[in-house]
Amino acid sequence: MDPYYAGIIIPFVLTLLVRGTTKGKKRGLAVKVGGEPGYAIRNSRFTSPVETAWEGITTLAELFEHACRKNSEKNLLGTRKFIAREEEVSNGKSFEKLHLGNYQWLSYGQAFESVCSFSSGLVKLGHRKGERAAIFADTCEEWFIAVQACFRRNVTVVTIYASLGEEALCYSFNETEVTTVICGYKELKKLENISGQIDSVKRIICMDDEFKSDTSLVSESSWSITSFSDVEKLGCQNPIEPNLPLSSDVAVVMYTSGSTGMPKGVMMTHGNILATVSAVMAIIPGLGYCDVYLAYLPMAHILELVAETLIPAIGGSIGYGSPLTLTDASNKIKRGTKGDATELRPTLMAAVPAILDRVRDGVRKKIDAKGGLAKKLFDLAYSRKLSAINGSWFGAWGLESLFWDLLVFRKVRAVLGGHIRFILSGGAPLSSDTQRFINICLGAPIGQGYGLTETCAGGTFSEYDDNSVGRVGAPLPCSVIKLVDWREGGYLTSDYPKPRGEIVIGGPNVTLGYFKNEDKTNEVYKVDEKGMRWFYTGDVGQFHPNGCLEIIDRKKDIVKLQHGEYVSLGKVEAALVASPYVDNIMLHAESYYNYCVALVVASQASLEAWASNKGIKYSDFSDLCEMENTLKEVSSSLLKAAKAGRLEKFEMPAKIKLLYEPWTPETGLVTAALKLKRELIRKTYSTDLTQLYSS
Ligand SMILES: *[C@@H]1O[C@H](CO)[C@@H](O)[C@H](O)[C@H]1NC(C)=O
Ligand SMILES: *[C@@H]1O[C@H](CO)[C@@H](O)[C@H](O)[C@H]1NC(C)=O
Ligand SMILES: *[C@@H]1O[C@H](CO)[C@@H](O)[C@H](O)[C@H]1NC(C)=O
Ligand SMILES: *[C@@H]1O[C@H](CO)[C@@H](O)[C@H](O)[C@H]1NC(C)=O
Ligand SMILES: CC(=O)N[C@H]1CO[C@H](CO)[C@@H](O)[C@@H]1O
Repeated sequence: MDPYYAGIIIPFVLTLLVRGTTKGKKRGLAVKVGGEPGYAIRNSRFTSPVETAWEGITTLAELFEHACRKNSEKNLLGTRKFIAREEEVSNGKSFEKLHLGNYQWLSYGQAFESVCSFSSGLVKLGHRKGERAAIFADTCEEWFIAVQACFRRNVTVVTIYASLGEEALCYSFNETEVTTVICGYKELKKLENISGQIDSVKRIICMDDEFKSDTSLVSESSWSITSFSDVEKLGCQNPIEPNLPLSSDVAVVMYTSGSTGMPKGVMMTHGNILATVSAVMAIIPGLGYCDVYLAYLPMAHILELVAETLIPAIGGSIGYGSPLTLTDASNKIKRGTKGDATELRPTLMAAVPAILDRVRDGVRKKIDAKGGLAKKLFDLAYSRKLSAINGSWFGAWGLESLFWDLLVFRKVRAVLGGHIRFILSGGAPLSSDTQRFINICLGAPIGQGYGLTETCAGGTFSEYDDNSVGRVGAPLPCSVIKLVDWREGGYLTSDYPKPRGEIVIGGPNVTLGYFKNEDKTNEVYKVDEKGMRWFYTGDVGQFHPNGCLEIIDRKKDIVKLQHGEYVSLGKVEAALVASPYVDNIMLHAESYYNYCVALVVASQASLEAWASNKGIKYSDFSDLCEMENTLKEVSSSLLKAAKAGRLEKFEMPAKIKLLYEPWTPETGLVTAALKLKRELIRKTYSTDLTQLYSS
């Protein structure tokens, strides 16, 4: 079948199937859990929290072995053949471009052999019982093999985001007393830099053979460095029986950034991860043998770990890629050669909102560049489909819709290979604009999850036909969710019509806590009288009548002032942003003072309009923002907005600083969904904030 048509027809048939199964269940996605204190709900399609979808299987090691025995001939892991690396010069700068070939596959049987060999090799190399190993590398085939090998030997794997920096790296390796580090050449160079500070590390296993030609590295290092393939060979010649873990043993210690200070290691058991994997499997329809998954998110991200555990369990295939080589137009792809998605033609993808935004912008740019008839046609098709989709995603399946798909959107679908039928999005909220765009252009539903590393990504999952904004869906089958009164913030479960409160997640998915950090663990994990573990998320939410959860505030964003009044930063900002002069605003409060201050990003258009109206002369916009008169005008406008928003006097910023540079995702000060990154903004403007308080 022509891939273009397959890409349309397969989702079409699946949609009909899904429509059949969810019909009549649109109301009441969740049911109340009786007897729980507060207001607790769980998914209405399942009677008790799902722990495992596979009978008799309780650990990830068993799950993988089971899958390999069942599908031994089938392709499991695919990596693109490396052809050449080239330098391309444009605008005087040189860029590295890759020329990559087709996918080379390892079958389930071969992958299992590699895993067994590597796990034996690890022991032969001297890794002892009870010691932990870290994997520190980009997502790739070796990552997968290494992590499965560790699971087979009951070795706890430590993971950390590569972007967290050297200090965090030292801290996490030191805290977990890692003895073996499995990494790539690039990461090895980083480790070399901090070798004096990570005393516990004894051996390194390097995935790329490149290090062997780096003589200074090999001769001067205090570690023994072995290549990945040598460890496999060693294990192949000296096979050892596996040492399988129990469901309650810790599989992964995953380090995530703390909002303040050093990263925190979240301990996840095999049972935790299995529960989430089982739940995701129950919620995505029609998963199976034919599915091909494009893996490119960092494995240190819980979403990716869950996805890569799920795919073997359903008999699918995993093809590896990277964010910079994803499509034909990606930065690192040599012009005229294929990107990962076009080569692999995946059916499933996981994505973070920033990547989907990039796909959307790429498509828009291409169409704008074409201009003329092509652009008109696209706009027409888009608006027709948008009105068809209004209300329900399924509205998109009329004959007319199919016509637009064939005429216009199949070309857009080809960007991701043309076969995508489901996209899993997580990590941050997706903007509704992007969600619609992807729905329409790719014809694929996007499932959005709300979950945290601490709950092993368990939480809620939006129904694919829910295109409302801000809602995160009903609880995953592995989770129970309740709201807890939070009096200081003014959110109560008795609020009418929608109960509100801090979101608390319970179920088999809730992790054990933070590694070697009992204080912090006891602060946010609590066990109730029935022995159920609950995680206090710090997010504030409300329940819709059908059981959907909506996130409305963040507890951390509430500050107690000197005299004991509580200021909800988000609430005040939402009221003040109504002023026409405000492009963006961040309220800042400290407990040592009895007033707040604010950083205000001025709206250039409206301030300049005001200035020309008043006949004020200025050289440029930054100059205008510095003027006394401007400050006065903006302040009085804020005061008006505060009155309209019925803010208390103490909630109104006593002093403001006008900024002329906009906050965009590119500056890093706001997220892709345009949420403020408070810590970073505070750091960036720390001198301004100090001045505001001292003047
Ligand atoms: C797995 O390792 C942990 C920590 O080293 C240990 O406490 C546990 O007993 C081990 N499990 C088995 C089944 O040996
Ligand atoms: C090693 O550390 C130095 C300074 O501490 C830094 O400039 C350099 O970029 C680091 N190298 C790597 C590979 O991280
Ligand atoms: C690593 O941990 C040891 C104690 O376990 C401590 O003495 C040392 O200062 C730590 N080093 C770093 C870099 O944190
Ligand atoms: C979608 O429907 C709502 C009412 O149901 C209407 O207000 C809105 O304008 C519609 N949007 C589009 C794009 O048709
Ligand atoms: C480790 C953990 O929290 N286990 C709990 C998982 O959830 C069940 C109830 O569904 C509890 O009984 C376990 O204690």
